[in-house]
This record gives sequence, C-alpha cells and structure tokens, in this order.
Amino acid sequence: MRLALTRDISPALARCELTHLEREPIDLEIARRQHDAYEHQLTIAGCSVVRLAAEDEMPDSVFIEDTAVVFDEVAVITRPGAGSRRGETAAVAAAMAAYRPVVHIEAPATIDGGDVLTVGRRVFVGESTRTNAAAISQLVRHLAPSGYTVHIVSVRGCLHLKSAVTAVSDDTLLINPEWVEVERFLPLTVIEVHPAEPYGANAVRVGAALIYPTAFPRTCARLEGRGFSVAQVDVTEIAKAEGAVTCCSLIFCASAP
Ligand code: CIR
Repeated sequence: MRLALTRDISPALARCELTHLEREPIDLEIARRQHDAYEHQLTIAGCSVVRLAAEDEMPDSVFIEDTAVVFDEVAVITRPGAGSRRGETAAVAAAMAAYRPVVHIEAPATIDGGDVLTVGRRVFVGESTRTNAAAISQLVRHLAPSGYTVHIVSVRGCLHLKSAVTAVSDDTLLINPEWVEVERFLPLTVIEVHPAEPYGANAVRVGAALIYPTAFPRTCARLEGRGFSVAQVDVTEIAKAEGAVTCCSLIFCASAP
C-alpha cells in the first residue's frame, strides 16, 4: 500500500513563516478546499491518505514534508530550521512509529524535509537557511548502514532544495537552473522549468503520475511534451504561505498498521 501522510491546515496559517514572499491575505476556506482537492489527487494516484489534525498554534503544520524524511528502512524526524515549527514533529514522529523505525535529528542541528531529495540510493541535501552541516552529518550517520550516499547541494534564491528541483521519474529531474547547479545532478536527465515560471520545479511524483500546480502551464506543457501524465491542482492559496505541492505530504510504501 502507498500511504500519503498529510496534515490539516492550521487556523493560524496567516501567521506562517515567510522568507522570499511578501505576506498576503490567505483565504482559509479556499486553502482548505485546495488541500482537499490535492488529497483527492493523491487518492486517484493510488495513495491511501492519512490526515493528521492541525494544531492551532502551529501555523505551518500543513507543510508536513518538512518534519520527516522517510526511507524504506527508517524515518528520520527532522529538527526544523524555523523555531516556530519545531513543535510540529512530535505528532508526525508518533504517527510514523506505526510504519518505520524512527530516528531523530538532534540539536543544534536543523534540517527541513523540503531540503532532501532522494533519487534511488542518492540523497541530495540542500544547504539552505533551514538546513545546516551538523544535520547533514547526522543524516549521513543514519543512512550509511542502508547504503545511501549523501550529496550536498548549495541552494540560492529559494527556500528549499525541492523549491528548485524534484524528481519526476527514476532518472529525470524537473529543475530551475537559477537556484541550483544542474551539474550536481549529472548524469540524471533534466527538464528545465520555463524561465517565466521560477517556482515551477516542484512536482509530486506518485509512481508514474505527477501532481503539479495549475500556476505553471508552460512548464506543465514541457512535462507533457516529454510524455509525463500530469494531474493539475490549484494551490494558489497554499502558495501564499510559501508552500508548494511536495510539502503537503509524506508519501511512502507501508503495510497497513
Ligand atoms: C515555511 O516557511 O516553513 C512555510 N511557510 C513553508 C514551508 C514549505 N515547505 C516546503 O516547501 N517543503
């Protein structure tokens, strides 16, 4: 069974962390409808969706991707880079314990799941404002026994590594070359975002299906032109909180708890 762990939108979403965006009013009702539609697409793509409850005092809790990095062998619970987000991990660790051995990134290390991109046994980690070298060392220690290699990537101009690059198949990346160096990912194949759509590098992959924002039609056309099947979702309200599509779920294979 493929499981997608998601988390409800907090009533406090308007007080979310923002790094590269100006604060704009967010319509909670629309954001919730968009989140429901996103979960529906995950279901269509074959995931069983398990939604955790939101917390009133955790504005960013919908962005569950940042709280854990899930491998077949282990779930690594992060220590988010933003202090306001550290309380989000406890409920996720408790939920993950039903599916995986759980290990924790310990202080003073910080890492957001949005900075970790796994392609086969290669784990790319963005060194960003949220993720530091101490966390990367701890991740290396947790993953070495399972044969993963960790590759550090500098991220500039965006929040997370996965704002700049995501995997759309086992050997193809969708990438914004302005924010990360394409050479770091060779020999993988790359599809570049349309230059007018810098935020368009974030796609959710579920098997052969992609879930992708309606906001980037020209990049979407590039994906479809390369034979990808794309389900589009409108996540414009969630994007005002500096979230994209990968950040709203943790997708992994699991047997029923
Ligand atoms: C934050 O700044 O932490 C949230 N407002 C957005 C997090 C988005 N996470 C992600 O893309 N992985």
